[in-house]
Amino acid sequence: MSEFAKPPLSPVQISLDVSTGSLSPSGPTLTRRLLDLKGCFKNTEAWQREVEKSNPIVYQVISSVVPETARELPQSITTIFAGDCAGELYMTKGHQHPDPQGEIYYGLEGQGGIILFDGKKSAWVEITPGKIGYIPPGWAHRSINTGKSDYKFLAVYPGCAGHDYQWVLDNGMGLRAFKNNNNFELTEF
Ligand code: PAN
Ligand code: ZN
Repeated sequence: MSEFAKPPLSPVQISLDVSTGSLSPSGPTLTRRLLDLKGCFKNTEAWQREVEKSNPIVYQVISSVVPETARELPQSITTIFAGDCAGELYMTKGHQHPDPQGEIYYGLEGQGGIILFDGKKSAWVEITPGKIGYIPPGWAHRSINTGKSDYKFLAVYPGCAGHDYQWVLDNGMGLRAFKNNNNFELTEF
């Protein structure tokens, strides 16, 4: 498996293949299946049934070689596959940065968006190819595939940010995204 480079890094050019969502050179790849999204979907019975039936892959994250350490600027490509669990669209686990740092997402392929929640207010930012979504410091974020094909985006974030997944399980995300005929709708959490 590919690994993160060890600081100090040398200047490097990184190739991005949008069709496969891969980077070269690349760091670790993370694959999250439905089981890994325990506590995320509203319909827990449907989630349990589908985990026992096929436990499908929901998304994959390919990191660049730039490590998640202070002062570095890591990048990753997330591919969320198309699908839903009892109508709730496939999504990432979602997290808060324990060190409140901003982040940018850049849409590469497919249709999607970000649900953001600061603990009181929630927001939705649509992401399509060529659009940049800005996540301000202090806003938890979860990505959703709202389309019928793979949704891919580039994320760039400060290496000191960290990832707190428990925050989302404890506080929710303010909004949920469900499929609705040929479109989608956002509902209260
Ligand atoms: C992204 C996310 C990535 C996967 O790179 O980490 O999309 O989502 P989860 O981390 O919620 O599983 C990012 O926001 N990094 O900070
Ligand atoms: Zn983040």
